[in-house]
Amino acid sequence: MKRVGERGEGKFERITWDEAIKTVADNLKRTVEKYGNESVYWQYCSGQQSLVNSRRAWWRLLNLMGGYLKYYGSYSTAQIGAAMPYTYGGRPGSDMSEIGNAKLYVTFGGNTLVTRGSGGGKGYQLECAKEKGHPKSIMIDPMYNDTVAAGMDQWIPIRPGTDAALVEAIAYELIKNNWVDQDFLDKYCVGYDEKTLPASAAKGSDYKSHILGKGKDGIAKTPEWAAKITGIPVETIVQLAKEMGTTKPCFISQGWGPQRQANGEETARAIAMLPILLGQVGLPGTNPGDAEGNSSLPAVYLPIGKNPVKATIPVFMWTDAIVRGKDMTDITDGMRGVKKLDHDIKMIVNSGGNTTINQHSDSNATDKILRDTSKCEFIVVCDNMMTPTCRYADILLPDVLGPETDDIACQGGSNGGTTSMLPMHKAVEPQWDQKTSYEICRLIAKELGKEQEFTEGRTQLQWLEWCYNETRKKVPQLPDWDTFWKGGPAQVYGWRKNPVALSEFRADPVKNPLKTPSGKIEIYSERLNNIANTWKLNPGDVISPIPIYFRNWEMYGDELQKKYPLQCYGFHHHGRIHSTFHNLPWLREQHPDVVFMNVLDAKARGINNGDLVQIFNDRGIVELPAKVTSRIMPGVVSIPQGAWYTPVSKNGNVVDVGGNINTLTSLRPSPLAKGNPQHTNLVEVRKA
Ligand SMILES: Nc1nc2c(c(=O)[nH]1)N[C@H]1C(S)=C(S)[C@@H](COP(=O)(O)OP(=O)(O)OC[C@H]3O[C@@H](n4cnc5c(=O)[nH]c(N)nc54)[C@H](O)[C@@H]3O)O[C@H]1N2
Ligand SMILES: Nc1nc2c(c(=O)[nH]1)N[C@H]1C(S)=C(S)[C@@H](COP(=O)(O)OP(=O)(O)OC[C@H]3O[C@@H](n4cnc5c(=O)[nH]c(N)nc54)[C@H](O)[C@@H]3O)O[C@H]1N2
Ligand SMILES: [Mo]
Repeated sequence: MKRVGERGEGKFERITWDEAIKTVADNLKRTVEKYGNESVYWQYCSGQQSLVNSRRAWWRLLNLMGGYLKYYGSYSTAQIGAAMPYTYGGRPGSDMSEIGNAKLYVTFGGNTLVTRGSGGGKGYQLECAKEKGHPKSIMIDPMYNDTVAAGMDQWIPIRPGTDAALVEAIAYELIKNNWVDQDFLDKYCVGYDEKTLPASAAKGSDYKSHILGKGKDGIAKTPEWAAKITGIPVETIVQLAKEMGTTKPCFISQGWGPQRQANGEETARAIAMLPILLGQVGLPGTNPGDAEGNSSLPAVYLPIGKNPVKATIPVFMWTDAIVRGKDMTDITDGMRGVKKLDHDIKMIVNSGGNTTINQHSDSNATDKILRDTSKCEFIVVCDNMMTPTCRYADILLPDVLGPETDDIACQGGSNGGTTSMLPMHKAVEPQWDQKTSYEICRLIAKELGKEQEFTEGRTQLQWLEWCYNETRKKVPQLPDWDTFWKGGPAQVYGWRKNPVALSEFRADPVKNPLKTPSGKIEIYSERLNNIANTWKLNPGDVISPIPIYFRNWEMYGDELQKKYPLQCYGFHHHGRIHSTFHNLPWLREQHPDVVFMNVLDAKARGINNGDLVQIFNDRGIVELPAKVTSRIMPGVVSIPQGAWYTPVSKNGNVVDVGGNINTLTSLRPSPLAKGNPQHTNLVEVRKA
């Protein structure tokens, strides 16, 4: 289809595939010639991850045309992904099964049973592990989420974005009571105390001094101090510290909710301080404090060729790159590969994603940026559902559904200890005129005179066989192609040889150093200190060599709370994968879109369960029924993320009656990752 109204209006006209393919090819050529390949942006997407008929086909096509502007990071893990390697040189995670060898399991926002569902996935593995070892299990989360409800021992509600303060108070108690593992800290770590601080570090900049009030801020991080910030009673903090200090093995992990905040980088590294202080790293029944690990198969996907474009932007910064790309530099906006961008984004290719409007932040502001066709000149969207992002397409291409084509799925990021490959057979013919992504890209390549290079003489099915056979060279346990393709899912047992993260390092840190500059666990990171001294940060942003709690914008205690007193964040829930399946009425009926609101907050506003309310701040207004419940802590409201952005005009206001949380979220990036702080918002709620 091609756009006939204003961009964003959603008016389209059906055209032939020939015309659609030619328009996309012409615009790609025109944009590359006029502005260069750097101005063609491939949009983040999580909806197409199979081996061949996926985003890989688009990358392959774009690389044949000289490449495209890439992103780094993800909407999932921008902050933790950027921060954790400074501590550990990577992202170590023990297998879920190690919880079964622990005596205590503490997780910060690890809503495993919801976000790691599926038959043999991590949710199932968590339940098996709990069954095996019966560790006491504690959830630290603003919400009594379904993973707690399904059988954890304790819920400790915490104000969003304040986990690092809780960690510091626990650290204070651990130090005071001699529960820290001093030998471990001396031998394996840098910067716990003066002794192991790097020579370049200022006096008093070690972690212990910071906690005890002998650092720069002079504040002792006592439970009393943290109680005011976190909303957790002093006794609960003291008790938690005691339990963690005296129970071994202790398995400590975090989900990705705590890091999807404006101060998420510090939070992620701060949580990892607990296993480090306790020496609960690299031993059975322990985890280094990141999310639990996976045993990924090295699957070979459709090859994408080489992308000669050096410039890479933080995934969250594409709206900025449309408006002021040419001002974006390495030290102001986290550009990588280049010192600065030479071009603004002029064309967007979006397939299998809804981040162009729905899943990005500040939908109303993004809508304005996208509507200006003098900025981003051409947008092509490929999807199999008529999503909000589709409304912003200049050309709209219908992809098939999964069961309408042949492909292979490899296990994703929630497999934990299981590894498998799954043949996905075409079950039905496409019902109308849809084509597969692979076929669409082949046709565009043909239009551009690159068909032979694109296909290398193979069909989609032949590429599948090729990918599978290449994978099999690395994973010889897999059955031969014919057996696999006819036989169904192939499970690979015991792929991950050692389920305990960092056990080699623990056994011999000299022989098996970490990938940090010192080879040790860097509680104090010289690299972060360098970044803090060279980058130009927004006022209020903090990058710290040791992980600390700092107040960022729009949090509890802000001036802005006079106007917008409630903290608001979104969570990933049962009824959808992000925005996918929002259009299925049965799922909506089972998992209605509502705003979770505490009984006290509702009462104070005269709101009853089921009342239609408006949640609003300076960025927008969202309308949803209220779920009045004690499952969310007072002062905090939460909205299941992913509902479809549906702005309508009401009494002179634009109101999102679709209930999308991103109508309320901010485009301001986090300090180090320049990532999406979508769980950091202040709002007010009133009856609609
Ligand atoms: N059913 C379903 N499963 C999914 C998805 C989905 O949409 N639906 N999405 C998938 C994808 S792509 C991803 S990235 C993952 C996302 O997985 P996560 O990012 O881990 O999921 P969230 O729901 O954002 O957050 C998890 C928990 O963190 C809590 N939380 C939020 N802020 C804070 C905080 O500041 N401190 C603490 N302690 N807790 C906090 C939330 O209340 C929630 O219970 O899920 C994956 N799985
Ligand atoms: N406020 C807030 N915002 C968030 C989050 C949050 O927690 N809070 N979470 C963030 C996270 S972690 C993520 S990963 C992103 C996810 O954001 P997206 O990656 O945009 O994920 P979805 O919204 O599920 O969109 C996937 C799209 O792929 C389409 N699709 C499915 N199969 C196919 C196919 O075979 N071909 C094609 N062409 N399309 C297909 C679906 O119809 C759907 O429109 O959202 C982010 N946004
Ligand atoms: Mo994600």
